[in-house]
Amino acid sequence: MSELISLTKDGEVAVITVNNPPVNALSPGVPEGIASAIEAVSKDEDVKAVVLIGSGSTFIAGADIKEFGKVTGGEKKGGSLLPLLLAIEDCPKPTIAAIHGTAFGGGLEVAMAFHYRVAAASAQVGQPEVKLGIIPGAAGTQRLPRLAGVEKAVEMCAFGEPVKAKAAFECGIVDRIVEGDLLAGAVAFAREIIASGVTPQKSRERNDKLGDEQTNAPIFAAARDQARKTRRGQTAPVAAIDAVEAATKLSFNEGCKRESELFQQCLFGDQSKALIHVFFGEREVAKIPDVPKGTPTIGINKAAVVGAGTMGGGITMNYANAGIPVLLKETSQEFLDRGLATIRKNYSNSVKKGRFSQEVMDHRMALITPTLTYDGFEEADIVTEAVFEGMDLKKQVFGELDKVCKPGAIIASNTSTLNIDEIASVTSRPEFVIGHHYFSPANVMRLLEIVRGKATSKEVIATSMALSKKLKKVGVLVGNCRGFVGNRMLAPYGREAQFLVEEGAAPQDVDGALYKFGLAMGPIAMGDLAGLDVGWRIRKEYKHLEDPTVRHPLVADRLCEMGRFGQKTGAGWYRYDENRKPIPDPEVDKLIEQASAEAGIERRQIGEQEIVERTMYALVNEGAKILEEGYALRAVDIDIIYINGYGFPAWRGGPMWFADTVGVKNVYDRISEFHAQHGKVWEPAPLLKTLAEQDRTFADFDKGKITATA
Ligand code: 3H9
Repeated sequence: MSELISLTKDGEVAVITVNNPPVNALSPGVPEGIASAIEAVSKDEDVKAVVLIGSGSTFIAGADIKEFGKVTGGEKKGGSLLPLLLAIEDCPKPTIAAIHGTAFGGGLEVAMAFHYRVAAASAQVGQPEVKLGIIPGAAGTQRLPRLAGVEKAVEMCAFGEPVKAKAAFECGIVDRIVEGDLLAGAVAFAREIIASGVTPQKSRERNDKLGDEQTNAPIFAAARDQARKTRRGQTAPVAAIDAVEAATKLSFNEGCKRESELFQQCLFGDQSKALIHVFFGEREVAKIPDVPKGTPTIGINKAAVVGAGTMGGGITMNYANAGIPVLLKETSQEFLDRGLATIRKNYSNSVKKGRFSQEVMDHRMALITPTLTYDGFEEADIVTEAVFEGMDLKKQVFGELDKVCKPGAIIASNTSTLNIDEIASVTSRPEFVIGHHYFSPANVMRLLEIVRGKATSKEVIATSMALSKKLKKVGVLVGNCRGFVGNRMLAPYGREAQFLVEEGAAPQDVDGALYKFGLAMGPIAMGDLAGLDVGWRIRKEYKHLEDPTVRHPLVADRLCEMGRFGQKTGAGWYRYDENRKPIPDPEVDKLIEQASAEAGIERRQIGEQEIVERTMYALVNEGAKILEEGYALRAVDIDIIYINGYGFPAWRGGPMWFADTVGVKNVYDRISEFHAQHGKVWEPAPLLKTLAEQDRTFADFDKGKITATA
């Protein structure tokens, strides 16, 4: 029929195949092709039933997301898929969608317009649109409650999590699970339907699962409550709940109209643009210009971790979770026991919460071999060092590893700030040394900053990027500057948070404003969580590099001198109760006031807007410098780092995207004001100035529409 859609026959069963790699998205031509194939088979007297299947690794994975930007950017008009789906559903012959891989978004909506759905056991179905800041736009919110019931439809449409084939069968989305060859199973199913002579029921005409006001009200109330808590600040989940609610109160056609209005509102909103930027960004970061696809990689079959502290333990869990046997080394039995006990406790909590079974936990624990020596390290394909942050100690450990590791093994450091080249210099194989900077808790946070040293080989980089995927992380390649990308930006961000406190804002004001902005946690509370002693140790390490002519925060060091390291000591910027709830502490207020007075800082009322601008623009300004200096490949890499490692709200697109939405010129002007008021630390990044002058964005920079000036 066309390159995208082919039509063949297996006896009296017509088979329509979608062929739009890589994920059979509903790009222009695909829905039209399916509809005209349906029209053709409707007229073909030899055909008694129709099967739709996807070629390659998946059924239709949804609308073509690239098209959304064209519509919101005014490049093309958005069309509705609904008329086509109604025409498909009105086919006079039984229609069967055969699902493998993922029937997501518009893919599931197409499948639900078919009379029956059969699925491979490994298939998944879902309405993940909310993750893109939109809602289903082709009757998903109207058909799903009719097939699966209101509760399941709300869960799937508002929270976007996929459902495996077995569960989809149990709730009525799928009519049969096919073991073995899917197409053969689907054709056999079609023949059964033909033989039975039943007239298929259209999903849009089913009302038996829609419930009534009394049963539905608590479902919607609970979902709205959950959305408020777990999708804080996001508009799409609430819109999705509204749309499913419309299905229970309006006719199918009226419900579709309501869905369409809500879909349009979401699509043209800032959040969907930001989340679509994030979707493509997460895939873009895997692309490294000088390490192309196909670069040879090292097989990672055995791993080792040095250091069983918080980070080492989390990293060890990552390997075990991915099924990779891992040695875990400590210097004393006490530390080793403590580290293992924490790992066991973390796994037990997951079992208690039903995330996986006891059997899975036992298997993962069995993959971890605790040790006090380097015995067995000679077999490891990768060793990750996670000892305390200090150059001398790191060098000592790398010197030891150089002696015990086999040739060709990767030696990665989990340093969060130290110079990878200096660490590598003590080894005879700097090309195999790389930074693998995990974020605490390392078994939970998705980010892995992969730090390229000057000698790191392309093979080691390619292996690290592939490994990040295997460990279910988002790997982002960064350059070797102090603090790399994430923590380098964190320094001015944390600095401004502390300056604001010294100038008159309470710690809870600063944290409150940024929490409201959408961050998972404000910077002051984050410092307490991470441990104030970490930064203290780093500041001492780099004391010699400090510029004495610029202002430095005063309070954090004093808190550390008092033994207030944060949550771990029960007190830092805040006091903590047994539930780790932060409680403002008058003792700290006094300390801050004293520090302000000693430095001659006049305290004043500071509003939320200034808090957000000072902290966010500090991130943006440093991000622009990093970009210009080439330590991040693209602005979107910085965004992905902040969203996955620092609790930045994805629906704001990351700090650089946020700057684009505010307007780079507006950001630059405000930074220039801060520069005039607060001096040197606010010197605007030259790239920011260039973009502002040329009325460009960071997205333009990524597209190569502008090059840095420096
Ligand atoms: C929707 O359907 C709205 C409806 O209600 C209709 C309204 C009218 N479009 O992730 P991968 C690209 S909204 C365009 O690495 P995996 C992706 O960028 C949509 N491109 O593979 C990448 O390109 P590249 C609802 C897409 O195997 C390549 O395909 N659907 C799309 O790890 C491979 O992707 C979704 O939200 C797309 N829909 O995972 C599903 N999907 O190689 C979104 C992928 O150049 N997609 N690409 O970097 C996914 O969740 C995953 O891609 C999937 C495969 C699980 C399918």
